[in-house]
Amino acid sequence: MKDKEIEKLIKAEVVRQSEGLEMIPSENHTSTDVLKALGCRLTDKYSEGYPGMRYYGGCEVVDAVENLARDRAKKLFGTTHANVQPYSGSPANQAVYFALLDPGDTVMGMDLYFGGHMTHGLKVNFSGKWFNSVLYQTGKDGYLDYEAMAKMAVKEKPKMIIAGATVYPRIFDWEKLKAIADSVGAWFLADVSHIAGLIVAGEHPSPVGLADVVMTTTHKTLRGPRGAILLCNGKESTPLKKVERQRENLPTLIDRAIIPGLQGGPHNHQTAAIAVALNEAAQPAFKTYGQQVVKNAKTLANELTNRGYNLVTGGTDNHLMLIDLSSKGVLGAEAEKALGKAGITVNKNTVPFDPRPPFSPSGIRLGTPALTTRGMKEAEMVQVAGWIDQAITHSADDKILNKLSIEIKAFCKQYPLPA
Ligand code: DSN
Repeated sequence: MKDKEIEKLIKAEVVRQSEGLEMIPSENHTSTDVLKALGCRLTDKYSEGYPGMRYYGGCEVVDAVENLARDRAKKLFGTTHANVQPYSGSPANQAVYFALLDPGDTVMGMDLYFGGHMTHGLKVNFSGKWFNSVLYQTGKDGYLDYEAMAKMAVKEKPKMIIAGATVYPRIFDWEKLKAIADSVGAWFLADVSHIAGLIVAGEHPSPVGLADVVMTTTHKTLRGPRGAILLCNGKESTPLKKVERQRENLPTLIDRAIIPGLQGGPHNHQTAAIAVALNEAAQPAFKTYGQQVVKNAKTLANELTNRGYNLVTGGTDNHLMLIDLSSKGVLGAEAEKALGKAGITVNKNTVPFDPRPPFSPSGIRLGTPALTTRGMKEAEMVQVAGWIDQAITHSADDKILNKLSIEIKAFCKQYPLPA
């Protein structure tokens, strides 16, 4: 590489990832095939439109790439339509608002501070500024309170209900959520960004067939490049024609929302890398991977509970856990910093009904997707739990944290990043 400054930084990041434990549950390690697709000449090509109807010449190859990605997405998730062009999760959700709602409409989503996402109606996000967002919370036990949600829906009459989370360690009951949406005639958007890989592996029920639109990012448990996919069922898309906002027209509504509604040229290198990741996710080995992610998370959750940590909802059914550190007398930010010094990357996070502000919350969020990709199993999770405990217990002792970082660095050598 001629740009030595950037080359040095890329190498530094590879070293950081290799020598430490990435435990932010929305992160993962992609295969080298995904990386090859991301760094190829497809990035040079403009191709506004869709396969067979582009506003640019020379799109024969990118048409084939996008068709392959769409077909793989449809097959993997079992829908009749897939749009693989969203640049990432937030634009994908924005496209769903654009497709199904008008500014000012009421939308019901999960409160960010209880595990939701900014685009589910946070007041400072477009979703809370341009729409009338009403936010549901979990119960005191950290579980979704479906009864309270049903009452809120009847009272607020939302035009769309969004289910899905960035921090929810339990299973979503898609049937109940669909019934709540149907009771008020609302659209139902399932944001499965965190759990898409688990759905593919059969470790979490799928909302396909219940939710009107399913959105997933492609870079979390699905282990692809950054990006997103919008999935739905309906009549074949006719993106050059306007159609009514009816269920059967969802494919066209979604396609028109992405372009001309929201985005310009698709990122064709990203689309190719998504296609590669979808093919990888369709292999039997991916099912084993998804099962191991959950086994690892359950082991880690048990180990931490045994060491006196307070896990929101008491454990996990998926890839992540949320730890309320208030009983340990350590703040989330302090724990994040101490773990970082030891070589374990996590993020500070609010816990349900957190009395503290979001920049200095009471908890941390961590998960197992990236460690599982590196081949770690239950035995390694026991060891990792011990290191997490030591780092948090000695969060103010740099000498101990430094000793831990040396141990972790040596341990990580046995689990290289995908080669
Ligand atoms: N930033 C993602 C996460 O960490 O869960 C959500 O978009």
